This record gives sequence, structure tokens and C-alpha cells, in this order.
Amino acid sequence: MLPKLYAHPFSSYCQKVLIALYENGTAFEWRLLEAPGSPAMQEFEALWPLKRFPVLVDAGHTVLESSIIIEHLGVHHPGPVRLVPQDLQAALEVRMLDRFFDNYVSTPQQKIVFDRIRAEADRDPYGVAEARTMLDSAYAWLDGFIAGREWAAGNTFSLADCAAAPALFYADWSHPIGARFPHVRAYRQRLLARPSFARAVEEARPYRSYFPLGAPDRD
Ligand SMILES: N[C@@H](CCC(=O)N[C@@H](CS)C(=O)NCC(=O)O)C(=O)O
Repeated sequence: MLPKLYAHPFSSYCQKVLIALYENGTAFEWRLLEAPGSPAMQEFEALWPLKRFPVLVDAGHTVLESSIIIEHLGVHHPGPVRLVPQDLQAALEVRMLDRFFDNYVSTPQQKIVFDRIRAEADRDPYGVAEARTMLDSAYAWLDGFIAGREWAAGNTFSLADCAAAPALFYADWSHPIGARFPHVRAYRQRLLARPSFARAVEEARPYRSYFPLGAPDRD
């Protein structure tokens, strides 16, 4: 049986996993989380009451969290592109950078977006300002770190780049990566040109009207 992925094409954390699947041409069954009450949605809600996606079900195992799903795919469905290095020290750096993109790029990016879909009275301008400051700090650190590197962990595309691609894609839409961060902007472009991510971006294109801040007319 193929692994089943409960996911939505416009979701950044789902794209992170899709990149890993596409890098290795791994066959899987899409369980599209689109219509409320659909069979896929009901299965998903029963699997994971916290209702965060993606979720992977593989050979009877329910696998939660995008990073762990990618690690699981590497263990159980290895392909030509190893996304977590075998070398333990190199793997630690990849995991550290994966945490950076999730915690300090995706999390503040989502704070900005989710604030916008709240009722006006429930909005949190202080929290949004903090998120913008966090993104500026993350961009500044990354600009120095990524200068001279092709991919996050060096010359080899990894789990960290799977995390970086959708994180920086939507972060730039939510809090633009300024011209003072040329290395981050160039890295984002390299990620957009990577065929696995380009495919995920194309598959998500029909859903751009869902972006609460209004999707820019680019990318
Ligand atoms: N730490 C989780 C984050 C998953 C997550 O936040 N997914 C978003 C979609 S990109 C979600 O489920 N949003 C639904 C909600 O917040 O209600 C992971 O890495 O998989």
C-alpha cells in the first residue's frame, strides 16, 4: 500500500513534505484536505485531533510533524536524494537549520497571516510587530550564513532546504525580504528554481486567492 499524505497544496508545511516526495519520485496517495466534512477530512481529524497538517499514514504508522515525516520517508522509502546526511554531525547541522526555518521564519510568518483572519477586535498588533522583528532578525542572520552557500547546509540539498523553500516563499509575501538581504533573496530564487519546489508552487497556484494578505502578482 502506498503511504497516504493528508495535506493541502497551499500549505507551507505540506509543501515542505511534497518537496521531499518529489525529490525522490516517491509514490504516495494524496488525501486532499479541502472540503470540510469530506472523507479525507474526517479521517484526518480522527488521526490527529490537534488538526495540524500534513499527516502521513504508512504501513499502519501515523507520522506527525513535517520534519519527522521527511525523516520517516528517508528511512522507509529511501531514494536517490538523501535529505538527512548519514554523517551524524552533518545531520545535526541539517536538523538545526530545519528548526531555524520552522521556528524563526515560518512561525512568525504564520503569526502575521493568522492575525489577519481574526475578527478585528481579536487582533494582536503587539504580537504581529514582534513577529515582524523576528523575521527581520532571521533574514539578517540568514543573509550572512547563506552567503557563499548554494543550499542551507552547503553543497547538498537537504531537509533544511525543504523547510526553507515554503518558509521563505510565504515570508516574503508576508514581510518582504528587503534589498539589504541580497543573499536571502538569491537563495529564495534558487529554491524556486528547484524542480521539486517549482512543482509544489505550480500545484498551489490555483489556491492563491486563499492568501489572507493578498498574494502578490509574482512567483
Ligand atoms: N509543526 C507542524 C506545523 C503544521 C502546521 O502548522 N500546519 C498548518 C498548515 S501549513 C496547519 O495545520 N494549519 C491549520 C491550523 O492552524 O488550524 C509541522 O511541522 O507539521
